[in-house]
Amino acid sequence: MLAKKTALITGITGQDGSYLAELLLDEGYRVVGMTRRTSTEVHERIEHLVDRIEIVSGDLLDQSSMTKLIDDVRPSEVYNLAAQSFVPTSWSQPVLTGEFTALGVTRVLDAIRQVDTNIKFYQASSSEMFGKVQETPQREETPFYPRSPYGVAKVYGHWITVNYRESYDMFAVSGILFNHESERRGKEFVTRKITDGVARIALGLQKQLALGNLDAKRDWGFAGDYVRAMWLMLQQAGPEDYVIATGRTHTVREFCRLAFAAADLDYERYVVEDARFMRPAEVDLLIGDPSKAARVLKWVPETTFEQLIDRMVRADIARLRPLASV
Ligand code: NAP
Ligand code: F7E
Repeated sequence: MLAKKTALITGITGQDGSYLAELLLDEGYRVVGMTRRTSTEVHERIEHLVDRIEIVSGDLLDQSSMTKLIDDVRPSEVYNLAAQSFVPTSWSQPVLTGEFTALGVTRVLDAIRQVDTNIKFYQASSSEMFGKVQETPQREETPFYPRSPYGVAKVYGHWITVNYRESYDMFAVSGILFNHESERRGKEFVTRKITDGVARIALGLQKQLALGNLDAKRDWGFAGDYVRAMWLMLQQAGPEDYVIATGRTHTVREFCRLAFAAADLDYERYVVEDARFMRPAEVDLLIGDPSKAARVLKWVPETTFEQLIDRMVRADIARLRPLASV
């Protein structure tokens, strides 16, 4: 019998970490998740997996904890999903964002270099690197022009991954993922903020929904589809970078219209624009070209924009319904 492969996931408590852990367990992996120490343990997204995964302690800010952890766990694959991932926070905490989201990548890569350069590495790169887009649709070769400290930090993470691949002959890949969402998305991100707001308004728990720029366009997919692309990238013969996207774009306004309509509501009656949610520099338009992923990885997104909205609205209504009846 073949020995089980071991995967180490940083950021396992996040949206993507939870879906990736499910996928890797289904694929027969031993799954080890790294979490940082906190005084209250909030592992909501992985509660249903705790009996099947191992949790180890480590922090992207601490080199020695990363090196010791990789040495102890001896994974065959490392998925580096941990980051300060909320774009507005990157303006209020730019240095911390750089420490986690940029230098954190070097710490993981260097830990691997010190322990065993045969360990495969996945870096969670982002369409935010394209920022003020230099080409449409955006593909692997499109030049980067980040528009936030988060985007700048991700560009660093991308290039240090390429550099370790070229310097040390490591199997290190960067997945340039466009926005992907789900009912497990943090409530500060626009899609979940909208579906949570729709549910509260439909159940009489809230009267209005305050949002920022309704004209921004994003290429939104379903997180459950996107984690499969991460795994596929590490199963290839050689390390390469890939754009993962749906190839379609929609405005925040369209997302609102469909999400409110899913609860038989008209968004124009409830959504108000609020300057507090505007950004100092906006990314106006993102649309990815996933043709390389389709050709090489045989990856195509399975969930449509409409299906994504529908499942998110339904999940939020089901979650909040008990509050409406008290
Ligand atoms: P998320 O829900 O915000 O999860 C982030 C994870 O990082 C959490 O598990 C968090 O742990 C962990 N983390 C943060 N700082 C850490 C530190 N110093 N040490 C250890 N762990 C730390 O993000 P996501 O949506 O799942 O995204 C996963 C990754 O993909 C991120 O790197 C993100 O930037 C990137 N990405 C996301 C998208 C998207 O649309 N979702 C698109 C492109 C790229 P706590 O629970 O302790 O906070
Ligand atoms: O904003 C606009 C906002 O915060 C999307 C992260 O996962 O994806 C995510 O970054 C758009 C922006 O995601 C509100 O101005 C309007 O144009 O949901 P978001 P993001 O900034 O695109 C990328 C790929 C990542 O890598 C990141 O980690 O929506 N918008 N009104 C608003 N956004 C928020 N959050 N809140 C509003 O009220």
